[in-house]
Amino acid sequence: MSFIRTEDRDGVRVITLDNPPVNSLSFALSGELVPIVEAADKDDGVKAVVFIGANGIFSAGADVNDFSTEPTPETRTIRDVIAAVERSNKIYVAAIQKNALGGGLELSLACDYRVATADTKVGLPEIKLGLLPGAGGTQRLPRLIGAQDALDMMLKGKNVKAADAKEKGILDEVVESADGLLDAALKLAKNTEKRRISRRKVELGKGITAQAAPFIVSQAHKMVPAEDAGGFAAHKLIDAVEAAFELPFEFGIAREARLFEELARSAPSFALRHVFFAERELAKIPGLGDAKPLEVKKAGVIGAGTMGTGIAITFAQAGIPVAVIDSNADAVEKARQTVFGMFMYQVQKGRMTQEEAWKLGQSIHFTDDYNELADADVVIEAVFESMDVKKQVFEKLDGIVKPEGILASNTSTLDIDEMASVTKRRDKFVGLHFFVPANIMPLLEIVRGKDTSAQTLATAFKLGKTLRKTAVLSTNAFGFIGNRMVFDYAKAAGALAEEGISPMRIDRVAKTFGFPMGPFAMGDLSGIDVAWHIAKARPDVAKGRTDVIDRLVEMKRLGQKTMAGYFRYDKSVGKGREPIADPEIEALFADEAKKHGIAPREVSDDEILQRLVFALINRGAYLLEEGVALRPGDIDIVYIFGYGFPPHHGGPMWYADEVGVKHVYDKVVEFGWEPAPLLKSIAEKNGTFAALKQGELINA
Ligand code: T1G
Repeated sequence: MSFIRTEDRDGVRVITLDNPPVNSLSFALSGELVPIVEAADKDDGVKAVVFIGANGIFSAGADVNDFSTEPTPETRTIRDVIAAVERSNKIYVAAIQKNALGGGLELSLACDYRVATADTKVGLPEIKLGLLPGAGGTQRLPRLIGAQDALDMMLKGKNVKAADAKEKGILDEVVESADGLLDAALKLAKNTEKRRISRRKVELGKGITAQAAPFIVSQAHKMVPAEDAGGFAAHKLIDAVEAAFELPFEFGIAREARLFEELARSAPSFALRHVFFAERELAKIPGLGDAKPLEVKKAGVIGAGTMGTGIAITFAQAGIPVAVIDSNADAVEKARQTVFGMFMYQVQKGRMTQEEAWKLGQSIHFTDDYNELADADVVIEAVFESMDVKKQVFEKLDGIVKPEGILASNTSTLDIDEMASVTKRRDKFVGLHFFVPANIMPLLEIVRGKDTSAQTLATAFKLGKTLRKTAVLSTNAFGFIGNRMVFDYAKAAGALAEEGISPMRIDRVAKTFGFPMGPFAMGDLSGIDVAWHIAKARPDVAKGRTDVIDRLVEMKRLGQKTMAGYFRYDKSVGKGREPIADPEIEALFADEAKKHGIAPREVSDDEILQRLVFALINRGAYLLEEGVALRPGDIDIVYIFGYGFPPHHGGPMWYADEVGVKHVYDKVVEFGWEPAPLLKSIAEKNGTFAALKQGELINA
């Protein structure tokens, strides 16, 4: 299969990259491209070369799949293509459309000129894969835009819009649309001035003396997380940029290549590449086939509380007009203020103009008239977490919303099928579980009821993408995926506290592992009363948990919202959000432990971490064999995007493979927990979760 096409246009060789869907620069494509570049160089009839992409994109960069294969001496990579360009004396132009990312941008940086369409985004996002730009980016970008801007762009891995890229000097020209792209590139190809970046001195940035440069770049090491706390790739990326200052170009390229290889073989990078692909697997649902999603042109939200308002803002920001229904005038007023405040904040941050904010605000319409939802394509209820209340809402909606309209519940723990049962459209009923704040948190659990149709599911996933959410499928089981796992995680934390380990120490161990906050701080944030309600509703799930939560609720210590929960909070400390250890709570745990005959014991940090994380893994294994979660990678995505599991550990199920499923199983047995049969069977085979094929598990 050929990945490259060439065409000569008046002495200019136009080389088209064609590797759908994103023209990834695979080993195979590079192998084909190197001799083509070398042939152009030797051809006296060729005055210049233009690189352009097919499939509506320039290139998404090197093929991420290739990093897990060991190249042979014959393998050609994007580095070899760039080296061939570097050796050539012709003029090279990159004609960029939509994206030039990673190796795609690095290929264009080896050219003399770069022109792009206005909708283009360029970037070096390798850090998100636990890598660094390994095809000259760490050496060329600092020479093009100064080390400070280059470091900022590479360490954040953020894509840059065409206009900003031109402003920075990355692009020479921006054209309105793809129609004029090739002509603009052919014009630039007529230039005779060679502008190879590799021959330039590195500048730090505008007006900062070169002498200060190496020192300032070395300070960057202090601005990134420690190597074992997710900063592994960042420090090596900074080392590569330091080499740009201290070594001749070719030596810097060699240094970059070594650092890249170290990262490509590192556990954090394997984990992050797993996350990259697991996220793109989510919407591949067996049995969905070619179900055609409905177009969502209008939405409705029932309930103008925190969740309802956040969901409404999410729709507005995705360009979908939304009607918010609430009979409580105060709630509506509060919601209006929240929406107004939200959009004004975006204006203050320069993320949108006043007029854009006004238009967005207008696309959210508050009313108490259900009839306004008659033509809604999807209506989401976000009312009080009571089955009776929700059933009343859905009975009413069923009689008003057009027959093809989808009804959804934002419930976090209640039974989707029971709600659907009061409607005549069980096939069009689905759970859409957003995470608070709904307009910020990326995770969305799409809950499939027993009668939910393939079309409804396909519509839900398309809607998730439109809302820019990371949507994961769950079947209709208590707590779905994330919350079901967090109950076990919280229970494990409580058990440790009853053995005399302070909540502050338990939280510190979790944060050292990479969680943004520990289990007790998280409990205080989400509210002790929330956990209490759930424990009361589902004693089977809460089984084994002692009465500490009951005692806290009696003491009206509900968490951050009452300035006291597992920890105390003080407005003068961290704006009232900084957990402060409270001996009264440690005494409470000791008291409960005594009542239940639990003796205090010495526990290592390792065991604390194992009991927290292995509780997640064991529950995840149950969810897989029960068919609640579709794939191990889905569980990883839920826990990374919804609960802050450190992505450089790949998610709970990936982490189990990293530490060894047998080791996890042995520890689960040692802790006296009931091991999931799937965990046991994988352990006995010395297998991995990653090796599970969908067919082995899925009750599709
Ligand atoms: N390699 C392999 N497959 C890729 C890929 C890549 N770089 N990028 C995308 N895909 C696949 C993806 O798995 C999915 O496959 C399909 O393309 C559509 O992707 C040497 C070392 C370009 C903005 O990190 O940011 O260059 O599910 O769903 O939403 O220094 O893809 O269809 O089978 O995301 O329209 C650096 C990663 C690589 C860019 C398009 N580059 N890609 O978004 O589609 S490392 C990146 C993206 C590198 C050099 C280094 C996005 C996109 P499938 P999608 P999208």
